[in-house]
Amino acid sequence: MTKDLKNLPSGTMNGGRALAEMLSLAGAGPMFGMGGFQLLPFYDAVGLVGLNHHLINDERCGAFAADAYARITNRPGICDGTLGPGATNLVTGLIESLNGGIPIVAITGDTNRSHSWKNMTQECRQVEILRPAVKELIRVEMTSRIPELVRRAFAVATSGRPGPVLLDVPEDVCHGTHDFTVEDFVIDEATLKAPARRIRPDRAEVERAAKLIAKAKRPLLLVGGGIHLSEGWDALAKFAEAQSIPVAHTMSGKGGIACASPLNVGLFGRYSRIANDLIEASDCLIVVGCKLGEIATKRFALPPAHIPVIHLDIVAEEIGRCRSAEIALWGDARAGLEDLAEALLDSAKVAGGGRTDYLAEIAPRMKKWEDEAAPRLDSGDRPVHMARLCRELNKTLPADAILVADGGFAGHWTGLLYDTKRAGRHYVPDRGFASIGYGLPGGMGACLAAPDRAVVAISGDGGFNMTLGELETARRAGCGLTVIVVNNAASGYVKALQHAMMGGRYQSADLNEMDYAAIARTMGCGGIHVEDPEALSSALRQGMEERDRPTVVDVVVTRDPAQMLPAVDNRTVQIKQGDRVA
Ligand SMILES: Cc1ncc(C[n+]2csc(CCOP(=O)(O)OP(=O)(O)O)c2C)c(N)n1
Ligand SMILES: [Mg+2]
Repeated sequence: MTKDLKNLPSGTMNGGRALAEMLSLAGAGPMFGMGGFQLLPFYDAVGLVGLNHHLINDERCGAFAADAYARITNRPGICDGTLGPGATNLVTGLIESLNGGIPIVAITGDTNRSHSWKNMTQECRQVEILRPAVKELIRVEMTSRIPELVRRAFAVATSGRPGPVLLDVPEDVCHGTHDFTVEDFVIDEATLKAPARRIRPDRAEVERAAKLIAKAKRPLLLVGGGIHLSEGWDALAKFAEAQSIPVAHTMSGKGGIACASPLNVGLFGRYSRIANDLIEASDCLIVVGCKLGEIATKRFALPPAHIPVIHLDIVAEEIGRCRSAEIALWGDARAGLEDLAEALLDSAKVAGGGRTDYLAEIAPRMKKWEDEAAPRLDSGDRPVHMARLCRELNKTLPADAILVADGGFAGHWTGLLYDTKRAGRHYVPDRGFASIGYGLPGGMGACLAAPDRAVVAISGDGGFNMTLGELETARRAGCGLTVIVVNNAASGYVKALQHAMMGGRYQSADLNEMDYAAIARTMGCGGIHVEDPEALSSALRQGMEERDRPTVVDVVVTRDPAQMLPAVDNRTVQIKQGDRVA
């Protein structure tokens, strides 16, 4: 509580003003929402207190943008929606943040309590609808309690496993007034960024884990998105280097250590370069900030049951949920890795020396994988091969760039093939809920979080169609965002599955041929249509040079559903009914 009280607001003000004052005190970044009558006093106060608020064209996109902002900064992203449809439109976006553990403070207007449940316009049971979509839903019943409950929202959003908190504000609470004192407007600085506080795993369990690791010949770190929430990058690199332990990661965990690091063995789970093979041959798996869900485990086929697992997670009950753990380390990822490193200090040299052969396997295995992938990565095919697009991204994006990946093949291919050059959250896929439509609004949120860095979003044409209206928002917000549209004129993932599993009977899987570059230009943005792979890098560069408005790079990729899936040539893959293919 470090604010200087004499500079703080006080006196009679309405609830909306009090809300805005609290957000200002919390150092709120860009906010995303669409107004309505209930929150009008809040909107009015936003400008007065100098907050940065962007009108969004769909509240779901406001939640996506806030989510991406929060992933880049670890500070709560802020979004709002009005009573009823505004509130219900937030659901998908908030669940992305809930499942991804992303700190969000969301605000909804609700009916005036003098008239609730009398067929008020736009009324619905929004509190019941939204409650399971958030970590905590706080119904604000008194104008006077707004400062306290905003404090609570930030504390819950950034503590433990971060998540979205919804403040549901009835119209009369927002429009009503209260005589606030200067002492009302305080906030705990520690709660303004995740992790608000760090908890260390049990000392005895750390010792047991250290013993297991010390005697392991082929330990492997499996890292999820928790590493970014904990900002545990340095601790991970130090631990992995000191102990000579390779690191595999989920899509959300990409950048736990830089992909360029010789210890990084890439993605594991549904898609893998060499990591799945290393898991199979491991004798000790150290899982860090990862839920071991369906995709990470290839629908629970990995890791094999006989391999001991040490599981470090901030949520105690995640440990053992999908896969039993020999050793449970309940705590913050960074703190846990630091403690493990310390507990292994004496054996570091021995362990490292003992694993020379193990580590020496990595580079040739990666080389073999790359040689096999090279024809695709270097492909001169027209339409453009997705692997070639990923290689151009690897070549063209600067080290501090951020790539935001939508669901569909945009995420699948870049998850497997895109390499970050530095540790950190430089790759932002929406793997909490894997909705399509995240790319463009997520790109906008990332852009506003890091205006000086190159931000590229990659989206399927279906996902882009879903949230295309946000191009207007991104242009209005002056985002120098590059949006790659993976243009396959299809709901491609669905079409590829229908090819592989339904004997090529395609149902509701095709989209129109569209020129998304022309659409972008019509909307006052840059637009580059690419059919030749040789033109990719200059198109990307041109997009990244544009600093004040978005550029759409429309890339025509294969229309052949047999060529769409990343991991395998699915003409030869065996698929059982009910299975999902890699
Ligand atoms: C909101 C939503 N609806 C449906 C899905 C299921 N789904 C996963 S990938 C995909 C295809 C999306 O098409 P597009 O965005 O063009 O991506 P592509 O697979 O063609 O690259 C669909 C429908 C989803 N992930 N999210
Ligand atoms: Mg598509």
